[in-house]
Amino acid sequence: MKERAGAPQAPMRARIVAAFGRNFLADAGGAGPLPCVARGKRSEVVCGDWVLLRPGDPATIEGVLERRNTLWREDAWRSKVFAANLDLLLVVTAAEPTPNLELVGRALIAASAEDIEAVVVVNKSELPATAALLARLRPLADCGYRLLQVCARGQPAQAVEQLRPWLSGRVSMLLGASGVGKSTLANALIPGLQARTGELSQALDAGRHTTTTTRLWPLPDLPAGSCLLDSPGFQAFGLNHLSVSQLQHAMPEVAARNGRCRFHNCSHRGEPGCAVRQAVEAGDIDRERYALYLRVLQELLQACGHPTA
Ligand SMILES: Nc1nc2c(ncn2[C@@H]2O[C@H](COP(=O)(O)OP(=O)(O)OP(=O)(O)O)[C@@H](O)[C@H]2O)c(=O)[nH]1
Ligand SMILES: [Mg+2]
Ligand SMILES: [Zn+2]
Repeated sequence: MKERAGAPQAPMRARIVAAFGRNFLADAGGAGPLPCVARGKRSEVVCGDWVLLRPGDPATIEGVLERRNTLWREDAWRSKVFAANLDLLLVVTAAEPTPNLELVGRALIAASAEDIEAVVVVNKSELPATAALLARLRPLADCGYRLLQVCARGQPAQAVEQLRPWLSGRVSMLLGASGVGKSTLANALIPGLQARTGELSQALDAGRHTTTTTRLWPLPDLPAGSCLLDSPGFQAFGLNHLSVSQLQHAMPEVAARNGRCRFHNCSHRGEPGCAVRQAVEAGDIDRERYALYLRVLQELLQACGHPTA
């Protein structure tokens, strides 16, 4: 038998920076992203995951380390984790294309339920219709969310200045409907990203210059560990894995009234002595936000087979 050159290399910790099918790129602290593959038939490895990598050609993912948190997306068939281990969610919206406030509201619920801080980024602030959008977003500011206004295309340097304090030392993700300007923001924050996006797509054999998969990039000029995830725009945000109690704690204006209703297990739908309903009637809780609460609640109850009357 031939003698092997050196002992087998030990697995190393690495972070997944791009996922495409069963092919991945991982950042193992080396010069560039390392191509790797998942073991086994089903790969549940997502962008932001910390994994144990066994060196090789290609390197193989031996296991996924415990996640601090996860975000889910949903289609007609199933829910799927699409990112993990985030510190901050930048929920991006804009006056054009037609704003999807449902998505914004749901993204904020998902972040809160996973203990991920979230801010709303209103992009394309130079558009006249931004004033109307800000008026519609007012209820979010009223219940404590920060709203940042930026113009990523026209004033990228200013946008970067505004976002930098939020991004420092954290893993942040841009999320929002298609066309709101997430990639434009990512490009402003990471000079040369456009070119690197092309290289990455090639490495993954995923076609060039397409924004079809979530990607993680280190942020330059910020403390080590500051990273940004750009994600493809999508419509449906996964919340069906939440419990009713998680939902009730994930909306600040509802959470503030938990325990104040007559019944301790009040669903805030129509029970007598409901502090949430009273706040809605009094105008202290926005009706649109309450309607969102009721819609998500209904979905959760349906998903777990409860009567929904
Ligand atoms: N008017 C205006 N347009 C902008 C601004 N920022 C980005 N855009 C434009 O909005 C369009 C969509 O921008 P993208 O950055 O590709 O949007 P995205 O959110 O990454 O879209 P997906 O990748 O499809 O999810 C492009 O034509 C941008 O030039 C802005 O501040 N003002
Ligand atoms: Mg994009
Ligand atoms: Zn109640």
